[in-house]
Amino acid sequence: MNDILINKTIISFQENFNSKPEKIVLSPGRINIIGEHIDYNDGYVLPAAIDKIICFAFNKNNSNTSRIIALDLDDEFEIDLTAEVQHDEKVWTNYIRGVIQQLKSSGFQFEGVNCVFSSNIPIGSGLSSSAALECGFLFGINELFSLNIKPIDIALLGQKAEHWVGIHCGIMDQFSSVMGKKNQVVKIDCRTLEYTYHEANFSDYSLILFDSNVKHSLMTSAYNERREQCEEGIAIVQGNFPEIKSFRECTEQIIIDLKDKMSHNVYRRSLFVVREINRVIQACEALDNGNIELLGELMFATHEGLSKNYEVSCDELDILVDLAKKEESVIGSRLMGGGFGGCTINLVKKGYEEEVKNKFAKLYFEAVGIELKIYDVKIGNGTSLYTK
Ligand code: GAF
Repeated sequence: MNDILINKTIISFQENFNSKPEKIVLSPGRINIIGEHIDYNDGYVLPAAIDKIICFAFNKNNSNTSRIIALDLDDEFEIDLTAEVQHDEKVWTNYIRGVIQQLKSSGFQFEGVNCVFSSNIPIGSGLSSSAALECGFLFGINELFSLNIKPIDIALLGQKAEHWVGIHCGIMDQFSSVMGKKNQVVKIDCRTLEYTYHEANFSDYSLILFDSNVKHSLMTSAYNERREQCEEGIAIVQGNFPEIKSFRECTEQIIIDLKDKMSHNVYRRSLFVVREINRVIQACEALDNGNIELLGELMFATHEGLSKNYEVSCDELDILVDLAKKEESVIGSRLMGGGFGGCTINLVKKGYEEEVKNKFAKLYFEAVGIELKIYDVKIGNGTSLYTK
């Protein structure tokens, strides 16, 4: 599947720029097994890069202007690298503008490039197509101009680019896109950026994503608001327990004891975060021990928390998780990513995949009148150079 995408990107590059690309970069989307809205709360997350990618073809053009073509959007833009980087109404261009802005403000020296990119990561489905765009473009510039930026720093610059665009995201998406490893999930300590790889052995179960096919527009503002509420929550904790640095050192009881000092929303957000950090630790152990049933239970509990206390779900996602709860061959399900639409991630008993897919597509359509999209994902490598 990716071969077709890569060929198409190379051909378009040759047609548009009359030369062969010097570098081809493959940059993946990600899934997250568990640990949602935890990265910016200094906790642990358990994501993985996937086999859905953005393919970039690049060369230097010996000028101070970069020309970037988004093949799938049939759109392109040029940017003068000597001018101050500005936001644009074409949202997709801002991820690249953000990267250029970050590279410039960090003092890196680079010149204009020609670039064509094409993707098979669904956009707005919670699979981090934006992180793949930022990190893949950064990776290409790093290679072309030998900037010697380390992979983790590519992830950090990508995160800052996303902040420049307007979402005050954590590090999970960029980190897993850059650092992912085939057949491994990565447990990231988002406070120290230490990480460990864990075999993605889901034994008798397959990972299937059900895409609600809805994107509720309040995502950006609500995301930033959740982050602010958590900052308020931890500040209240620290005001009472100065030795506590972040939610991971907090017990549920501490949050409950501080309930009267918090607004109702700040209390519920804080409670979710403390519980979710503990679930990630348990989930990672369960995966290592092959206790996939426990992992599934923890995923359902995460969804409950995301829906009721963190309030980042929506009717469509709740319906998909409710369907999963009623289905014996689905042992875990939850919304994945920022929320307000996008996908649920599901653990489905092997041998039952097709039956479950057909049933969910039918029941989801009957319930909400929207076509369900379904993705089988494999766990793949992080951002890399493509060499034939
Ligand atoms: C989005 C953000 F970009 C991530 O940093 C993370 O917070 C996620 O939502 C929720 O877990 O994908």
